Amino acid sequence: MDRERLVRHLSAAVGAAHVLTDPALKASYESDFTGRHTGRARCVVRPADTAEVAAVLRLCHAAGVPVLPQGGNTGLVGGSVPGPDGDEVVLSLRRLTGIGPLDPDARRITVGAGVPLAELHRRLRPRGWDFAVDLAARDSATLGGMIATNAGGERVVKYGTTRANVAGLEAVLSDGSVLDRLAGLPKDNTGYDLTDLLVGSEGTLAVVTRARLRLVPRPAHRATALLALGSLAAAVGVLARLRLLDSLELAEFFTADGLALVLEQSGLPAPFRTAHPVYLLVECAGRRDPSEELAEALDGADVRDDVRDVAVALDAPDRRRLAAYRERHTESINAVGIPLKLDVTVPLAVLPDFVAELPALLAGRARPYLFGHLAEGNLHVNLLDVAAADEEAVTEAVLRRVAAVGGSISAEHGIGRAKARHLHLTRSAADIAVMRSIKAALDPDRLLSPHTLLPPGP
Ligand code: 2HG
Ligand code: ZN
Repeated sequence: MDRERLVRHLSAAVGAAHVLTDPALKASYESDFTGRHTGRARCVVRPADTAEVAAVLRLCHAAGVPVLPQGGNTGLVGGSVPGPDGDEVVLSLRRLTGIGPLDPDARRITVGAGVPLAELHRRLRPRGWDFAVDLAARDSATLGGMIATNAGGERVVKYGTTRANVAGLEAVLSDGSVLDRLAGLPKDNTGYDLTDLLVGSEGTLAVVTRARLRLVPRPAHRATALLALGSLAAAVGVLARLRLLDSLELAEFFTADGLALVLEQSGLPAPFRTAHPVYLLVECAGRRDPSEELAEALDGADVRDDVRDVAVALDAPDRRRLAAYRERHTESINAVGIPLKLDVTVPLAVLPDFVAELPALLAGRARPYLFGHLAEGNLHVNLLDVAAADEEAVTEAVLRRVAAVGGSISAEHGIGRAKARHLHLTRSAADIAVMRSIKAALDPDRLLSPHTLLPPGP
């Protein structure tokens, strides 16, 4: 089917206003927000509901045209933007914004794939409930995209990744057939778990249209502390103590360089009188005020763990002020360059050594900013000033080292296009063969996200 005919059919399915072919209108769907990953879409289609998503996929399937599902386009590995050849139809799920009803007895809510995370939080929190996953891109990231990438974020230490918080899904296969596993029953042992299979499949197996989410009661009290520490090993030591608290929800770290950049770019006042090598942001929450147990856990930490200063916040504006030092890293780094982002997991026991060895590994080829989710050993290696000619070698050097110490080349951002050729470093040949079989079974014509995760290959 030629391009014009497909556009006419898509327009009939979703309305002409929701099929974008004008380069100026398509542009924001064709590159990620860092500007590192860009491509060209045949057109952008914006269906309103599951039936329209199914119609779009049926038409593209009949025409043999590849489709790239896209949520809030906050992904950082090129999985949410099309390839360079202008072949793919970008299928934006952002109009699937239905929420509810809230089911407090089952502790569940059903949402459309296009609901932004912050919008869901706004709906739930005043009613005493919460969706436990939270991340810095909350205003733009959509639930569908978070499910497709199994987003992690800041509260994994207590609540797990998105996977642990999704009970059921509705999704559309590349031929337009609808998988309905939305009931998300707490007990349902009837064969393969298709919901779990689709979470984290990065748009390569099906297009998520709706989700049944697990909810948690919203804790009434929170206490946040920003700790200034002498070293990363000290931060790991403090964390080990804090993990004994059931109330621990968040443990994020960053370094002196990162904080200096955030202060310079944001104009925020410095949290402490002097700079320190490492900072650890922790938050405890519960039905009772956790500030006392947090203080007790930190008692004596100055001597024992090289904690050099502490700022504590109890009310929401103060807590947000402390969180900003960590959450504003991404935008501050972006403001001064296009970073090479390597989101990795390194086992906690070797994390301080891994970080200490990084300068030798980089050999002056990059200016590193390191921050991340400490409890999972999730390190966001952001590299600025990498010459184009060095990018591949620097990426290989870091990811090979991650593999050598038993980590993962992607902690939470996924594989996307950026890391597809490195997948073999931390997934075995047998793993990849099984993944390819699953891809072939669900999307035999390779029409969904064809350049993501498992590009054509042996
Ligand atoms: C975060 O933790 C996100 O803020 C983005 O995963 C990390 O910008 C990054 O590298
Ligand atoms: Zn992160």
